[in-house]
Order: sequence, then structure tokens, then C-alpha cells
Amino acid sequence: MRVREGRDRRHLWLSILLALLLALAGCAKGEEETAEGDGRTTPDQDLIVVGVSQIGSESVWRTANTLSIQETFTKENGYLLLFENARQKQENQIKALRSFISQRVDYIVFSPVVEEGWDTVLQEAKEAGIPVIVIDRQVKVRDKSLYVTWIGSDFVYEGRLAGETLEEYLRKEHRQQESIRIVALLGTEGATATIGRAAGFASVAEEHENWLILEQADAEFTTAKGQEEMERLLKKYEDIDVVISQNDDMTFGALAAIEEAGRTAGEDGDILVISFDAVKNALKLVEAGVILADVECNPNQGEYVEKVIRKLERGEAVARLYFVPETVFTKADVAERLLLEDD
Ligand code: GYE
Repeated sequence: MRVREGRDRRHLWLSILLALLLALAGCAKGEEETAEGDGRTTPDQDLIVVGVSQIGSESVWRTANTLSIQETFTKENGYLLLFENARQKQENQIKALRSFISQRVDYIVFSPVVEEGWDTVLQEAKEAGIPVIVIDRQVKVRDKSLYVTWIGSDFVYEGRLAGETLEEYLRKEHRQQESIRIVALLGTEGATATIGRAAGFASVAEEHENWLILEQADAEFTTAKGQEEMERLLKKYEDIDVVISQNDDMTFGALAAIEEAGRTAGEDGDILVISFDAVKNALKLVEAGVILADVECNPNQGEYVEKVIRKLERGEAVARLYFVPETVFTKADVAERLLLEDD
């Protein structure tokens, strides 16, 4: 298999270099000696080197996602992890990918900030024989063979879940005939999570003539932007009934703006808020009745990536797409999850 052959060749090269160094030094060196030019020590030779380019640290979800990667790719588990944080910039991700290629890592794992613009760098990885595993968001590339597999969430499904939850709530409240005025706080423009969640929600909204989407504002998945945009929207539209906020961080900002404007969120308030990610502090607000529903987005992708790498190491075929399991939480069913999350 190509991956294995690649590493075997590198090991052969390393052994020759090491033998040369030993001969030159005229003495036998200990096992701990660093093999020059490679940055890896001889006892680490069997570690699988994984270069991970993470988008940034824009959200609580992202922090959990990073943790899941860092806890999976440890030396104890047989890995050497090279981790780069791109601070939300595609150019930083491209730089990180190029540096992984020049370090000849065994695998590249990355979560693309946006879908477009990856053809060239992924072609470079392919030419270097390094398998690429895409996680979380997707890439749009002309040649699908530029990456081995993608692991992440079904964002369109998540968006539909948000829509269907609102539908069900309005039905229960006998408000199906009422005109429902909606604003959406969108995540990063051009990101799969943004595109998918918006499309999924729109597919449900389309079925309801009385649902009116007033505006979809770009709030970049951050609390600060969520608050800023929500403040603006509340000034612009007097009668917002529903906020669809594409992540919990933006929701926290939006809730602050709602409170500041003297409005109230929740079933007993005047604005219904539906959120995504289902991080612990947001679930507490679901339990308290402030957030109507929170669609789960599973950040624990490390273990799935590891399974894929194990398969590739064994020369087994992997699927093109892996969806991680997720659900939606409302007040009716959130308590059980919160109990599980208790430390
Ligand atoms: O929902 C958001 C993060 O791509 C699923 O990115 C991810 C999204 C997540 O910043 O909180």
C-alpha cells in the first residue's frame, strides 16, 4: 500500500542516514539520538505522523473539536501530532498544509474554513503521496481523488431539524396560521456548516407561506458578531418572532442583545431562539426555557479520524463520507444529556 511504502522508504532513508552518522562519530550512539533533518527520534520511528490544520478557536464547539483531536493523537496511541491553528484564515491553513507536505507527514487532517480554493494545495499533497482526511466542513474540488475521505456532520439535516422543531412547536401552540417573522444569524460565509444549515432550514420554511425570513445576517460564528448583528436586527425590525442562530456562541451574543433591548427570549418571552452545536452552557439555557431548541453538532471527530487511519494502515478501503451521529434537544429531553455532561 502506498502509505505504508512511503513510510518504509522514509525508514530506510532514516536508517542509512543514522548509520552514516554513527560511522562518522566513530561510536555507537544511544537510541535516544535525534535523526538529523527529520526531527523524529529513533524510538519514535513507529509513530504515525499526523499534521492537523484546525480552523481556529472561534467557538466552544471548535475548542471541543480540537480537544478531541489532541486527546486522540497522542504518543501513547502511537501518533506524533503536528497541530496548527489557522485563526480563521484560509491562507494560514494553506501554509500549514504546505509545511506538513514539506515535513513529509504520514497523514494530513484538516477542517477547511471555506469550501472553495483547495485544488492546488491538495494536488501538491497528492503528488507527495500524502493521504488527506477532511473533517467537519467540506471542500469543493474538481478532482475528488484529492482527499481520501470526509468525516463530519450532516449540516442540511441539522438545518431541517431546526425547521421541523419550530414547525412542531408552532403546531403545538396552535400558531400555524400566524405570520412568523424570522431572522437568521449565519456563520462564516462559504463554510459548509453555514451553507448546509441555511439550506436545510430553508427547505422547511419553504413549506410555510406564513414564515417570512426577514434577513440572514453574517455573524461569523462568534459571540461578539452575534451580539452586534442581533442589536442591529432588533433596531431594524420591530416584530421578530424567531431567531435561527447557526451556533451557540452567536446565540449567547444574541441573547445579550435581546435582553439589552428589553425583550425576552423563550417560550414565555416574545422571541423564540433556536440554536446549533448543543454545548453545555447552551443546553442549560434550553433546560431553563430560554433557548427553544438546540440542534446537536458532534465535535468528537478525533476517534473517527483515528478509525479511518487505522483502516488505511491496514490497507482497507474507506468510505467517501462519514456522518457523525447527532440529534436535537428541547426542554423535554435535555435533562438526561446534561446529567451525562456533569463532571
Ligand atoms: O457549528 C461552529 C464552529 O463547522 C460545525 O464551526 C462547525 C461550526 C460550528 O465555529 O460553532
